[in-house]
Amino acid sequence: MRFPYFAALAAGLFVAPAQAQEVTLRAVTSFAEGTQFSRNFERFIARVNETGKGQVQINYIGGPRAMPPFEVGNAVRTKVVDIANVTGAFYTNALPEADALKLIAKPMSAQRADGTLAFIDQLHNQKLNAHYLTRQFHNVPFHIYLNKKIEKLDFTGLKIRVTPVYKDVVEALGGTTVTTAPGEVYTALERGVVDGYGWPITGIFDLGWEKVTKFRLEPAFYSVEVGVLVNLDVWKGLTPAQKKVLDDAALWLEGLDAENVALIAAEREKQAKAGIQPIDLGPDASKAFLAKANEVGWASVIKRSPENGAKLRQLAGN
Ligand code: 173
Repeated sequence: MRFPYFAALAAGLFVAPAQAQEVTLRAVTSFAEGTQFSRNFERFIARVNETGKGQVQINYIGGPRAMPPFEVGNAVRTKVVDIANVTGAFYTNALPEADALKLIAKPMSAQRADGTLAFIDQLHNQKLNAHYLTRQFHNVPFHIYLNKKIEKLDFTGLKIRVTPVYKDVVEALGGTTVTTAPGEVYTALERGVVDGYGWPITGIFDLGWEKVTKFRLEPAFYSVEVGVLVNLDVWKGLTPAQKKVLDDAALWLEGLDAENVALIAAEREKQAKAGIQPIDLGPDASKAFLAKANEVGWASVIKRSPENGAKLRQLAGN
């Protein structure tokens, strides 16, 4: 088997690294194609395919129809895919520390400057065989949406659809939880299998959930994290020029987060027009909710990973 390699080498059939061939990366997203939390990744792909001609191209396989959301992290780890758009909440089994990303709300410029991103990348290198290229949506919060009105900060008797993002806080408030991928939420609400769900402030209209949602609990909490992960072996195999195409597009992608400010305001209005009523239990309850969410969120991460959890908390500064 070795001979043909050297024969080819001798014959000059291999190109020098500086003129490395264009590589094509296979991409998936953990959110439905064309919806809020896939859309900017899809713009990133278009950008790479434009700026990376002759260097690096991305072949977009698609979303949950191609791969279940909770398997995307593992698919990056095992190189079933090369690059993915996925939230840490979907791969906490492999990397428990990923649950802390929702607790870090600093802008990416700050995360790059103060070592937060480097530490997050290091954790992904070690435990997920992945390079953490960038994060999107740090400025978008989550809410608990409900179909039963509550009068006080108590979820006793309520069954709430969660992911690891919301599980601890819902249980701390006395609710029961059922973990599902986003694709199962509509039917669960329609059939009354759950009384509510966790989701960001944006994106429910893409999924038609306004038709099966009555209330949105205030306040907003945590910070959405959707990362772009690259299989670490694939990343290491890229030339500096190929890496630069992806790094430049990643910085451009981070810039798109500025659009979320207007989007969030528009979404709140749109929800009101669709008849989704805010439940505001007042300033004391709001304060208690936020304190509880922060406390149980960190406690859960630190319990599973004491050293890294403490370091993440120190970087998050909350
Ligand atoms: O609710 C979810 O499925 C979830 O955890 C999430 C995370 C980031 C963006 C959107 C949803």
